[in-house]
Amino acid sequence: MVVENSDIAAIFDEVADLLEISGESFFRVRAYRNASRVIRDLSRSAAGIEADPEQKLEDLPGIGKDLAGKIREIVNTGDLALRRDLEREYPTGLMDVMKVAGLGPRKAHALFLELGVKDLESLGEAARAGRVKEVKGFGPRTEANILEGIYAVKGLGNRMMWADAEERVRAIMEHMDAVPGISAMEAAGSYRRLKETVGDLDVLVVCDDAGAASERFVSFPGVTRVIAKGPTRSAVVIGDDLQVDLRAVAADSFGAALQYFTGSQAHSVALRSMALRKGLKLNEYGVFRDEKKLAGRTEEEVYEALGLPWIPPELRENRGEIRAAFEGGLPRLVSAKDIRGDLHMHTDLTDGRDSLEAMAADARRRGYLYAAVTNHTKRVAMVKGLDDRGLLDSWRAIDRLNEGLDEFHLLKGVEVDILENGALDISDEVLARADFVIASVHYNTNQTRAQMTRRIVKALGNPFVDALAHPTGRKINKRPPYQVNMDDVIAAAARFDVALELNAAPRRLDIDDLACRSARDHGVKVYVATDAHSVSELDYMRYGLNQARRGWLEKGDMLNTLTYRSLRKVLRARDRS
Ligand code: DGT
Ligand code: CA
Ligand code: CA
Ligand code: ZN
Repeated sequence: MVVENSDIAAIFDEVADLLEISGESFFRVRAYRNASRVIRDLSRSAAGIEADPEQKLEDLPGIGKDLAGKIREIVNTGDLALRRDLEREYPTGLMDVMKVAGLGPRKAHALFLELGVKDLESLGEAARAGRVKEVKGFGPRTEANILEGIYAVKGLGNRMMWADAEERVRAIMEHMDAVPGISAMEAAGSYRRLKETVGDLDVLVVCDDAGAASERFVSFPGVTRVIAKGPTRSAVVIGDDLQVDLRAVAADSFGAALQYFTGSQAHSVALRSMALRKGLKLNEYGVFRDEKKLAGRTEEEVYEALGLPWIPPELRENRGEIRAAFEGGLPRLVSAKDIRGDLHMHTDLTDGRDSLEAMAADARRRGYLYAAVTNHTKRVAMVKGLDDRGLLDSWRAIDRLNEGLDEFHLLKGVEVDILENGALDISDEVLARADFVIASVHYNTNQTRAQMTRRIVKALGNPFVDALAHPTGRKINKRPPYQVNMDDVIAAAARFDVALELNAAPRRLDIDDLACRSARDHGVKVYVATDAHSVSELDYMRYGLNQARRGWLEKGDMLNTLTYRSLRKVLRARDRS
C-alpha cells in the first residue's frame, strides 16, 4: 500500500474540520490545516521521507513530534485513529453544513445537537420546516438564508478552469475600457499566478474617479448578482457562479496591493516574516521602516526593498521561490519563444477533425520547426484507431508530405494504447519504425493503484516508447486522475529515459505543476503538447506553458524546445541504448 501526499493532506483537512466542529482550540485546528498544506506541497512523498534514514518528517516546516507521528500512522496504516474517532462522534456531512454562509462550526454543532442535522439534506429539511429559527442563537434571517447557502456550498469545489477565467477577464477589461482616468488595471490572485483553476477573480484598479469605475464594473453585462458596490471595493457574481472583486487602490500603493492580492497567501506570509526580520513592515500599502514608506508603486520596487529580485507570480506558492530569489537562483522559466514544435496531435484519419495537410500547414505557420502526428491505435476502436498496417500507411503519407518541405518536418508518430497488463496494441516491429512513440492509457482506468502503476511502468520499459502521454488521465472538474503512484512513474521515466507529457488541453493540464517540478528534479524531460484534434486546438500550447512555468521548468528541462536536429539526435540515441 502506498499512501500519497494528497491522501495524507485530505485526512488532515478532514480532521481539522471535525476538530473545529467539536469546539477544539483554534491553534490545534490550525496546526492540522498547516500540516495539510505542507504535505500537499512537498515535492517528494512523505512515505519516501519516512522510509529514508537520511531524512526526518520532523524537519518539515510546522511538523512537530505529534504531527510527524500522525503522518507515520497514516503512511503505515493508511488511516488515522483520530479521524475514525471523530467520525464516530460527528457525521462527516457536518463539514458541509459548517461551510454554509452564516453557520460555521459552532452553529453546525448546535444544529446537530438540537435538531439532529447531519448533512446538507437534513439541514434543508429543518430550514424548510421552520425548525432552525426555534433553536437558541438562530433567527428567521439565518433560516431564510440557509437554502441559498446550501446551493452555494454544493456549487463549491467546481473551480473555474483558467482558460475560462481568462475569457471572463478579457471581457471585463474590455468593458472597463470605457471608464476615463484608469491608469492601471490588473487581475491578481490565483488567476495571475496561472493556477490551473481559479476560485474567484481579484481585480485591482487605479482610477481618478473610483466611483465611476465601480459603477461601470457592476454594469458588466454578465453580472447576475451585485454583492457589494462602493468606491474602494465592489463585488459581483458573473454567470452562474464566478465571483469577481474589484478593488480601487492608490497609484503609489498599486505594486504593494498587486503583490498582496496576487498571493499566494503562503508566499505573502513568508515574505512578511522575512520583512519583519529585516525590521520592515510589508502590507497592501507598501514596505515601511517605522513610519517611512520605502516602496509601493511597483511590485519590482516592493521586492527590491526586501532585498529580492521580482518573483514571477506563477512561482509564488512558497515552494522555495523566496530562497531561490534570495540566492539568485530563480529558474529562467520556459516561454512561448522557446517552443520549437508540437509533439501530440491527431488528424481526420482517426478522431481529429482536420487533415494531415491542414495540421502540418498550421503547425508550420506557427513558426514551429516540427510536429509529431500521433494518431490513436486499434484498441481505441471508437475512433477507428490504426492497426500495424494502417499506421505504416499513415507514415508513408507523412514521408510524401515531408519531401515537399524543407525548414519544417513532420515526425512519424503514434499514440499507442497501453493495455491492462502494460503491453502495447502495436507490434514492436512497427513501433521501431516510428520517429516518436507516445503511450497512454484509455480503457479500464479504474484499476487499483498498484495495478495501474505496474501497467504504466511496464509500458515505459518498452524500448520503443519515447514518452508517456496525459500521464494521470485527469480532466478538471470531470474525471479524477487514475489511481497511480507518480513517484514510481517518474522514477521509471528516469530509469528508461522516457519523457513525460504536459498535455496542454485546458481541461487536462496533465501532468500538473508539482509533477513537473518532480520530473525536473529527477532529470526527466517534459514536453508540452496540445493533443490537438483540430487546427484551432493547436492554440492550447500556451495553457500548457502556463503550467510548465508553475512547475519551474526551464528551456533545458524540455524536449520540444530542442531544434529538429537535436531532437532527432536525442531520439536516435534512445533507440540505440
Ligand atoms: P482562489 O481565488 O481560491 O483561486 O485563490 P486566490 O489565491 O486568488 O485567493 P483569494 O481570492 O482568496 O485571495 C487573493 C489573494 O489575496 C490571496 O492569494 C492572498 C490575498 N489574501 C486574501 N485574503 C487574505 C487574508 O486573509 N490574508 C492574507 N495574508 N492574504 C489574503
Ligand atoms: Ca482569487
Ligand atoms: Ca478573492
Ligand atoms: Zn491524443
